[in-house]
Amino acid sequence: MIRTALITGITGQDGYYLSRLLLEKGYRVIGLVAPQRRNNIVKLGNLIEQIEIYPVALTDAVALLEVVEQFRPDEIYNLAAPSFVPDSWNDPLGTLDLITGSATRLLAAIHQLGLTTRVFEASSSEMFGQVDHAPQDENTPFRPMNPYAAAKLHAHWMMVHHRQRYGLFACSGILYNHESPLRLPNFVTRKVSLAAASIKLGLSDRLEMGNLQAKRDWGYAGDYVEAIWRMLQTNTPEDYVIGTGQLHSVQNLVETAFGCLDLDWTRYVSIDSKFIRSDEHFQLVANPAKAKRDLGWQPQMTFAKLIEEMVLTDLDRLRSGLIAPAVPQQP
Ligand code: G4F
Repeated sequence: MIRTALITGITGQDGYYLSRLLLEKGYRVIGLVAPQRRNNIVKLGNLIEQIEIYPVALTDAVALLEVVEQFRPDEIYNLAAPSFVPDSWNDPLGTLDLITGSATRLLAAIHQLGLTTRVFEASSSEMFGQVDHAPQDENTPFRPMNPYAAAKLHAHWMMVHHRQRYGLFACSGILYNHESPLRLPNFVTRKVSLAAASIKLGLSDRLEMGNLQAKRDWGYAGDYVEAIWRMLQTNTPEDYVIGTGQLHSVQNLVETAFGCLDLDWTRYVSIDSKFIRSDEHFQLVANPAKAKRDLGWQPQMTFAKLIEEMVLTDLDRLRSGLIAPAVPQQP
């Protein structure tokens, strides 16, 4: 029996890796894209012919209900979200509607149609916010510090409430930062990998950064989608913290990336206050013991290998003219 999975945010980094995993496992994959971003399906590369793509706005409850009714998926993975945290301050209400509203509309569709669809919500470590201890696990209190995190937390509680009240198989993965060569260049790992590769090829001569002492728990997106899939294969729906359990500073990231190319980062990197965030906490690091114990999940990629892969991929892309070199950005 072929299982059907519906993925929102299919053209994002996680959408790509999850689609690839599910196709390998023999799933029929239905992907939803925002109608105004339908051109982004080129990002799916060679997977595109195996995925059925539908332009559906996640703000449109009727369209969502119709697509869920049409396909009656065995599993729904809700990955769509505006994910660059600082942007959420520009449009807090829009962020809330896109993140919380979409999750709620999906849950309502499943409930209204009386389906047994299993649903995954991409929650975020940002929900922990101003933590008073590290590492964090599934029992750590949430203290969100920005509209993105507050919206994610609201969506997270929607999953919990629909699970408890209606018995839906709804789970959240509280995902820490996860990266890959498909990360967009406004996120710090890709900003650094692209800059290092551009400098190596003589296409750029500087990199302006925010706080080099900021720390994150960075993992590999390909590992995280494996955890996400396993969450929907268990006997009981539960939430899981997914991260590596290891903190690295932004400076460590820069040193690692430039080191891959034998570049002395101190010659190129300067601090620009416009990239410094006043509202963040630097001890967001996972205790993924529950995922390891219950899902048998273990991240496979090391931090150094991940950054090296990102840098070398950007070097290849630049050499073959597939992408433009790094240019100074707005925060
Ligand atoms: O790469 P970032 O922009 O990711 P951030 O804000 O941690 O959020 C990512 O991970 C979350 C947790 O999984 C997700 F919920 C969210 O959607 C997203 O995927 O920044 C990482 C760190 C921050 O501490 C930031 O202040 O890098 C620091 N940083 C220092 N200089 C910089 C820069 N970040 C960016 N983007 N650019 C800089 O120049």
